[in-house]
Amino acid sequence: PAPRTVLLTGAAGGLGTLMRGLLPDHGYELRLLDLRPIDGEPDAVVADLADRAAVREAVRGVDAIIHLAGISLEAPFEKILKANIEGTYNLYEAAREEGIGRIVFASSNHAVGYTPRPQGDDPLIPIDTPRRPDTFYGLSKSFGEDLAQFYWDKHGMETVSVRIGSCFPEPTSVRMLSVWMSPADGARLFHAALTAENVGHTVVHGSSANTRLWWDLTSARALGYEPRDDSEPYAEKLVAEQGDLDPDNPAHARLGGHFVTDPPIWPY
Ligand code: NAI
Ligand code: 15L
Repeated sequence: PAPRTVLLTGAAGGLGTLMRGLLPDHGYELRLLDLRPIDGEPDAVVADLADRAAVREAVRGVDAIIHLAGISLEAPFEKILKANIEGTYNLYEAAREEGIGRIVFASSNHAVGYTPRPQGDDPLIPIDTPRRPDTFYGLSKSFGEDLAQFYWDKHGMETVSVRIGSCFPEPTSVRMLSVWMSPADGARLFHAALTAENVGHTVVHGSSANTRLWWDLTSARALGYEPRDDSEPYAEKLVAEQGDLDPDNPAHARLGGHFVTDPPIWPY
């Protein structure tokens, strides 16, 4: 049967807030979890992923989990370690103990951020491109994908790892024209990831069907995902404001954009 009650971790965040608005229309009842309380959601679980007992109680009885909680940008390694690496492990362990069969994991383009973006007639980036994290943040997403594979192989728990491009109400940079996932397409992709059968551990690119797409959406479409949006209507304005991408600028030449070139955040 299709999952109905879904635990949404990171529900107070940007993407969590968008999905709280959109997923109920796909038929889901959401249980919410975040470090931070959420206005108007008194039943939301306010807990840190580090709190194993709270996490175990939060996953109990749900049909599936959408795991968004964590640090969503580069940060010192110790913080990434705690929230994203240990936090994701704690969630998977709780899910294993409670017999939860399906997780949708918010991975990121930054797990493969050093990958050159296609130029000219170059082929789209395939889903099996070697991982090339561009930050400790991207490294934690790479870990999450390996964790998901391990829990499938070892325990038969299924995950769809979605390497999200940029999911915001509108694209705000020329780079985002290529990796933008509209919130409505994001909800469609999460719905497909929750309902497709026999996914084992499947990795997909998460974006709309953008005219300027950089990556291949085949594995996402194989789940039943049919993107309906395209960033192109935003292109003229963004290019006029920001100019075209410069192939000689490393921040424009790699998938991860400025994550590739930003100075490291100390202390390591
Ligand atoms: P966000 O930073 O707005 O939200 C993350 C939420 O997780 C926050 O509300 C925060 O309080 C919560 N959180 C952090 N550490 C926690 C912990 N230890 N325990 C419980 N909750 C914790 O980020 P956003 O943009 O909503 O992203 C959500 C997820 O999707 C993140 O995992 C991010 O890495 C991933 N992602 C998002 C993309 C996007 O375009 N928005 C692109 C690629 C990946
Ligand atoms: C991410 O992984 C971040 O969580 C998000 O805030 C954006 O920076 C996005 O990638 C992106 O690459 O645009």
